Amino acid sequence: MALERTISIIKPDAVAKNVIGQIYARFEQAGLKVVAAKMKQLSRQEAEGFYAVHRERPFFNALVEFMASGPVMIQVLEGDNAVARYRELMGATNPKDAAPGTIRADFADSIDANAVHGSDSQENAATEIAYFFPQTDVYGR
Ligand code: RTP
Ligand code: MG
Repeated sequence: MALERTISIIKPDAVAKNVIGQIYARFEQAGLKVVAAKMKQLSRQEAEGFYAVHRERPFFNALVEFMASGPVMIQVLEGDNAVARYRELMGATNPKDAAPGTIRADFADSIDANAVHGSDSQENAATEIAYFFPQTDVYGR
């Protein structure tokens, strides 16, 4: 199994609901280790830069607006197959489709306010980690 890193963002809706700890517990139960973390209020510009791959999508403006609407909690997770493992923990993008027991099934309200972000590939994970954390602030193996 490959040791990987991925980015997790606890979105403004879940931070406002005060469920950061409950979401961290799921990382721990799944064997994913937090190797970097910070709380941050994103500017619109920072949210646009982070989601640049979605620039042409119809939901881009709503997504950026939402991500800049309140503080988020950003962490790097490390573990075997971390990218896929964390996406399993998150559940489907739309909480209505998310499997029972996933983070989105339990904490998300809508496809826009859907509690968490996770990188979708190792390549994007590396880009997203570098977007928020200098190498010296990541404490993994
Ligand atoms: P994320 O990037 O946030 O981890 O979510 P994801 O991979 O499951 O979904 P993605 O396709 O990358 O979309 C990014 C975020 O945009 C919002 N979205 N809205 N209204 C819509 O049809 C729609 N589609 C996507 C969601 O908040 C999604 O998490
Ligand atoms: Mg995505």
